[in-house]
Amino acid sequence: MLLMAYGSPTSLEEVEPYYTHIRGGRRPSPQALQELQERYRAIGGSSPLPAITQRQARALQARLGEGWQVYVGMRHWTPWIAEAVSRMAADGIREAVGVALAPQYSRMSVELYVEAAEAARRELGAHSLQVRYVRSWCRHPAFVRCWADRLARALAAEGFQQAHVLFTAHSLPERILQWNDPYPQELHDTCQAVAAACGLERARWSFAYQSQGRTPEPWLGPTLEQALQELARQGLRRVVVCPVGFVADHLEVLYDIDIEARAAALRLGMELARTESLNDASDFIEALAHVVTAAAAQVEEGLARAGGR
Ligand code: FEC
Repeated sequence: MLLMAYGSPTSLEEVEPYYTHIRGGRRPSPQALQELQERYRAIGGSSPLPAITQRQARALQARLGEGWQVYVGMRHWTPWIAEAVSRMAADGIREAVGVALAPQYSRMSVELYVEAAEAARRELGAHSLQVRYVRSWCRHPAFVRCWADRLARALAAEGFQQAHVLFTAHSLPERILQWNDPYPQELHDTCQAVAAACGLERARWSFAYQSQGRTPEPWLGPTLEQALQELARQGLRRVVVCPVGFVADHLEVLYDIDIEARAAALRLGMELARTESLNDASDFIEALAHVVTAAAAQVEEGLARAGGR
């Protein structure tokens, strides 16, 4: 299995090359770099994302058992997706399932993970390695249940029983709408399924795009801050943020929600709580295992059909 994640720098010195890679090779301005380093500093100097990804991989390996080998590849930092593909080819792997740790598909997110893996496969000339990619798993019942359980727990906390639920996911440039990109619909479907599993009426929840990029083009909104302002205007005082587009604790969760949005909520006279992240919790690993084995079963079925022809 090729498990693909975003990747993160492990020290403040690594932030500049990491940021340059995210920006497609364009170096950030000194001011933008300093601001990003400040955000990492505010969450303790580095993100827990790389360690969590490795824990997820180990747990998945243990759950999938013999016959499976889990390889980790990151999109923006080491170990790179290309390194993982190279190791798979060197180990003689012929069939694999590829999953990005981003549940909702967009050409500007999941497809770029797939492209990185496919480019590596082509460059290595690894023609005998076939990877079946799972491009979306945002509606998988086991994944939906993971979020529903965490949301139910957050809404059971004292004072939050009637709180408004604000689902969030990473924003993308508005131009994805011109391509009819499925990202907004995929997000809507995840939110609706989680809300239904928790028995939430439509008026009890809304959605915001968080962590807009620092680029001149317009990004999808409303932003998290705009959504909080609207809820405050409606007189709401307590909100639970449920970031359904992310599967781990990292900068966008620990800084953008826990520090930045919480401070914004406080200024608006509101109290903000957040659902626990999925990380390497056993129910989430179980959900991922279902996603992977279902994709593998489809490959087997296809091979059997081809063989019987
Ligand atoms: O903890 C960490 O160190 C890494 C946290 C992290 C995650 C993440 C997930 C997504 N991003 C997505 C799209 C974009 C686009 C740009 C962009 C920029 C950044 C920057 C940082 C960053 N992202 Fe990220 N993202 C994370 C971190 N992201 C840092 C650079 C500073 C900034 O703009 O805030 C804009 C690129 C450009 O400037 O040209 C686009 C999407 C996801 C969710 C799916 C996924 O996880 O792959 C989409 C985690």
